Amino acid sequence: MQPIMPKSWNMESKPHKFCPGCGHGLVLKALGEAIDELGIQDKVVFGCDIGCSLLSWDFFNCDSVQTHHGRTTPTIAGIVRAREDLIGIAYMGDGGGYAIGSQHLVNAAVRNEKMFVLLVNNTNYGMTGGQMAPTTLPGQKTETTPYGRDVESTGNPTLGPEMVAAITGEGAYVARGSISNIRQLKGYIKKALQNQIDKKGFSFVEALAGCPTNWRTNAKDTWAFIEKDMAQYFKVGELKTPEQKEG
Ligand SMILES: Cc1ncc(C[n+]2csc(CCOP(=O)(O)OP(=O)(O)O)c2C)c(N)n1
Ligand code: SF4
Repeated sequence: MQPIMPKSWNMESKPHKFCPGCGHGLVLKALGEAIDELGIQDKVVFGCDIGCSLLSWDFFNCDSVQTHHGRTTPTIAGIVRAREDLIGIAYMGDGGGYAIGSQHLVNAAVRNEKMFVLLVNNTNYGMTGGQMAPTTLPGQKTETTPYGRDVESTGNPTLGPEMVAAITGEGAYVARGSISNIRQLKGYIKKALQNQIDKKGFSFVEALAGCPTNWRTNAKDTWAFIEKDMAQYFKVGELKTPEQKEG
């Protein structure tokens, strides 16, 4: 029996390198299926960041590039400026997008670059062992917040899509999905890609995802954390569509 995989995936790099139960695999499956359904595999340039997202450097049968924290955004922006016929995707974690490389996300969003940023929010720095990220929930224990995140001293968790929706211009698409509703997440990713086919503006999707290795959770507790704790703070839904008029 053959497992069903998106056509745009590179079969030679499967089984993939993420930990068992990691959310990255599900987000990348939704992305692969969206690419297949839109028939854009030959036009996609896929960029991945530093962090566990880099384990996707050979994930797709598409032109791919891997860069430093958050720098995937300006790299892909440059590629699609030079080659307007291409569909640029920058794939990253919350550490890369909201902390170490946040300036790149902010400036690309302000410029309404014709590119798609897909950001995985797993509330921690996965690759380096589970340190606090900008998305770590209040009171959440991590390697660097052993008594729970104190928002008095570290601020509140970053609401990325809300920020991007506020700073992008007309034509942008912004949404937050979750691996707990993969059909909806794929729908958001498809709309974000369609916005790039139409070249209307910046596209941004945050995906709520699990990191069971650093959360030290079993399957049941991983889903409970995503569906209850995370979804309570990070509201799933569309925040901006290209049809929306400014003002
Ligand atoms: C400038 C710099 N600071 C720190 C690091 C170490 N580092 C590598 S991956 C990483 C965390 C990435 O976390 P995130 O972007 O949330 O992705 P995840 O691994 O959770 O998918 C850090 C801090 C680095 N590579 N470069
Ligand atoms: S450390 Fe976390 S984010 Fe990284 S591959 Fe493992 S489960 Fe996924």
